[in-house]
Amino acid sequence: MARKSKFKVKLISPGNGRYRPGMCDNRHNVAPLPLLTVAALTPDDYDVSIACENVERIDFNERVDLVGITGVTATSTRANQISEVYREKGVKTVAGGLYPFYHTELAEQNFDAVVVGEAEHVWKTVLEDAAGNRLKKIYKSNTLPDLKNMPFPRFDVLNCKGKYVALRVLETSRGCPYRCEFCTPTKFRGFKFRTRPIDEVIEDVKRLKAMPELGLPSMFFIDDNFVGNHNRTKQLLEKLIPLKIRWYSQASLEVTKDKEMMRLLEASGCEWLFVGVESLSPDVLKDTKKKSNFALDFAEAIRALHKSRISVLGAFVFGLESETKDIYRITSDFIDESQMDAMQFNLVYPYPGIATTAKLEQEGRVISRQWENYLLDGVNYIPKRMTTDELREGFYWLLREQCRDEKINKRIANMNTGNRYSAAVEAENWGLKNQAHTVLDRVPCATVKEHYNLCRA
Ligand code: B12
Ligand code: SF4
Repeated sequence: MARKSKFKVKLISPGNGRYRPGMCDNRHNVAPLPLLTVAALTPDDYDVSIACENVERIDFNERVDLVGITGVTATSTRANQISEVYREKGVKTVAGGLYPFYHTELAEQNFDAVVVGEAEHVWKTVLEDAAGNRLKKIYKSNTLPDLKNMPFPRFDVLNCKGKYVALRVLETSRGCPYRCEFCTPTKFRGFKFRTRPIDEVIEDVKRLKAMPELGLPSMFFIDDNFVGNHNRTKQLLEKLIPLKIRWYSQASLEVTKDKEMMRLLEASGCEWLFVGVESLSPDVLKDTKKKSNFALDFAEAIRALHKSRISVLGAFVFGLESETKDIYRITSDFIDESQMDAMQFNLVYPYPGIATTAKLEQEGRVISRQWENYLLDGVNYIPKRMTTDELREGFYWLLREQCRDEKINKRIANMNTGNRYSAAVEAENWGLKNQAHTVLDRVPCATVKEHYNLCRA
């Protein structure tokens, strides 16, 4: 008698759709941990696979029983297109991630089912309902997962491993204790900072370290704020030291005031930190309640990180309320003087559901809800003290200024005051150049492979 084949679930991470699929529309390619996590939550009696459009083309002809698509605002349009193709073939689709959380109605229109919020408490039910042909429209848990006993991400089902710059990805916590008004992950995380048990993180780090097929050794702790609880982070760092790994993460800059933490970060192998500088205007920081940056001397904070041999990848957002067009020149000078190692530039994107957008909406200043333009040079609102042209032109000027080859080469040469191992920071530099090239010259970015090679040139 023929054996009944397993119910086939395909998980997809869409590209942005503004560029050709398979091209790099990100600063650097990071393995899709949302899908590796959902795959790990999938019981063994299902057959699960992953396709990530940033590095591969989707095979729409493969026979599948259910398609799960992750998404953020900027990828929601592409997520809908992919869902439509499968629905036309009679395959049911499920949306997950920030997209259906912040745009639930849109997702409901475009998908057979929608997971609102984190998947841990509902994914098994979704699968059972899909297999039993009784899918509901919305799946939402009333409680947040406590992050104990999390399954190890399913790296084994990831294709094209060589095309990622960052493959060894892991969470140690979710959420952040702060409440900056423009931040979307914190609301998604229920405004709660949750941590995984330290011993479980250490076990996963050991396992991740022992996977040669994952290429580059550095690990990326993908937390919203790795230093959300200083005492707990210090305990974790103490236990990382004997493992002799190299790693990077995202952290609030106030960490630089904690000398013991800085010592432990260095001793445990921290290569670089992604930090939200956001704006060099103190008024903006107050307006947006960016408390973690209040009373911080940014130049001193960057010096402290460099002293601990940690590279700094600084994120900026332009066009917040009290900023004038001078902010671009001020920021460029600051980057040069502080010798920041890499940058990420963003404009204000009025994501639905956050306080910044509520204010803009009250004043009738949101001008576009074309979600695929909520990245790069997409101007979707009217700024207060600049015109929309000044906002866009200043952004172009800054990109041109900071993406000149001599500046990028200098940043890479100086990187991390001695440590030259972090391919990811180099990738971020070249990624910024890719971004500039894409935005300024209106061409697709370099292929991921070219990008990957550039990182280790
Ligand atoms: C790592 C990261 C990246 C990486 C990798 C992304 C990837 N391939 O997955 C890189 C650097 C490449 C990246 C790129 C981008 N990112 Co990003 N990224 C993140 C970050 C820091 C962590 C995401 C993560 O892995 N979390 C861990 C996983 C386990 O948690 P999770 O995603 O919430 O997944 C859970 C649930 O959401 C749910 N779920 C998720 N997907 C699915 C799918 C299904 C089917 C189901 C059932 C459930 C489900 O289940 C999971 C388990 O509970 C987040 C911040 C954040 N906190 O979300 C920003 C974030 C998601 N990124 C953001 C943005 C804007 C982008 C870009 C558009 C940036 C750009 N200008 O190019 C691109 C888009 C790329 C793309 N194609 O998706 C924004 C999204 C804002 C918004 N509201 O839309 C965030 C929130 C950052 C921020 N502070 O603003 N990003
Ligand atoms: S510190 Fe960063 S992660 Fe925390 S709320 Fe502010 S922007 Fe969000």
